[in-house]
Amino acid sequence: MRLNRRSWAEPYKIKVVEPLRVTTREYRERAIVDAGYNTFLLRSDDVYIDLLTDSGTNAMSDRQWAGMMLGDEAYAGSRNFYHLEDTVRRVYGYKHLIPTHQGRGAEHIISQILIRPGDLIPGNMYFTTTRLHQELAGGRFVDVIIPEAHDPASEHPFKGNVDLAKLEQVLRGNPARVPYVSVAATVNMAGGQPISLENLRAVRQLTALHGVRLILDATRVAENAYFNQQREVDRPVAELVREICSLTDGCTMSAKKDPLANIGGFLAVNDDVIAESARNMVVIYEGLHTYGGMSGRDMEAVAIGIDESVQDDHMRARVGQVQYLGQKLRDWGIPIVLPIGGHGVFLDARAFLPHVPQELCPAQSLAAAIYVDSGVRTMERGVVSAGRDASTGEEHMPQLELVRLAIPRRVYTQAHMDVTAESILCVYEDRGRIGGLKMVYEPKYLRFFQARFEPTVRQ
Ligand code: P71
Repeated sequence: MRLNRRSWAEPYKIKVVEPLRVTTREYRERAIVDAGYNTFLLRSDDVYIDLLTDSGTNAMSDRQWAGMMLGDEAYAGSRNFYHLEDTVRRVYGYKHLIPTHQGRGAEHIISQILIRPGDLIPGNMYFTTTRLHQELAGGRFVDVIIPEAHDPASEHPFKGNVDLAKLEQVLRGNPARVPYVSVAATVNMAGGQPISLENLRAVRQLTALHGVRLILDATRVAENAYFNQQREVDRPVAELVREICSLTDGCTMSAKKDPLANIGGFLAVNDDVIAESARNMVVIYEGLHTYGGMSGRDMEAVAIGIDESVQDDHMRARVGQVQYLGQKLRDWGIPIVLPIGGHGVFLDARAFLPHVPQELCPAQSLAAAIYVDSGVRTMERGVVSAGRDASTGEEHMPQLELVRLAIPRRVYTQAHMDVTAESILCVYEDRGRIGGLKMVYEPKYLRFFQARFEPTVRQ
């Protein structure tokens, strides 16, 4: 036997293709200047391989597309809402479903309902939209993730874990000022890192002791469950998803990630009173409580996608592709966040560009350089994303200064991963020529989406 390991392949074949446009380097040099060195401001037609995000960029299955034809576009009581409600109850286990247009719609509603001015919301690292909605409701986010999460080189298998001592300190020191603890599975800004079941159980015990609710950011909970399966307890992903959710009182969900849809989201809770308030709020900001900003066909696609997302073979291929890209870069000695995450590979821009100080936005500059090299689009996740302190206006200086290569689900092939890896290697070999950027336009909220930059020295 010459093989000691047999390969596996994606558990699907391709039925529809979308042509990609290849541009020249000169064209891309122009395009990135026009985009103010911000990959969010590029036209997607000018992008070759789009690793900006795994959000809403998934390829739907034939079943999801067929389901869209069954969209019931009634204003009230659409049958697709009831299908989605049944699915959410069965797969995640929460009692009440409040649909929203996407994840941040759910974050807005839960933040406005539970947070009072001056409250603290501990969480396992910030996420941009989550923290902003907490702040807009008058709250303040407190980071209680384990310190390893802030170190790109640490190979802790569960870098999404909560530092229990830190959490206990916040809970003890601020009685009645913590409306809930927010736990993300996986942790996006840490590099797609999972929380262990063991840690989540301990967080549950601690919050219960203090009478504090636990709200899950379930956006990538199936990817988290896959890591739990691989690293902690060998049980089916679907079972582990259900168990994670059972340890919490409710969740916010962006259906644009795990659930394999292009748009959608929801808030799900067990508490009848919170559900009633949320159903009342959703009609102000999102739409009626049986659609929340989604069309009937969107809700159908989400319902079907949720079931597909918790299949073991799907998750093995999904996370397996991310690991494939990450391992290639790692083997070439390119600095990435370890362990390799669930939804993307994160370049450590500090180590990649040690000559560019954080004030000059190394990750932003690296993302621009990668685009110019190959047309691969990535996203900055560093000082620009971190923004400013809501009360002092000072810039946050996060320890993690990263460029994310997020992999859309079921969209690209192994050859696309090879082309991407080779582009990163070329940029790495030429890294001495990459300089810094200064921000010349800064929007007030979520500045990274629309900020514009100029090079500090001629490149
Ligand atoms: C991602 C996104 C989309 C995004 C959002 C903000 C800045 C850049 C890109 C969205 C998430 C997420 C988590 C853990 C809530 C949301 C909001 N991620 N929680 O990674 O990752 O969901 O986009 O549906 O409103 O590219 P929403």
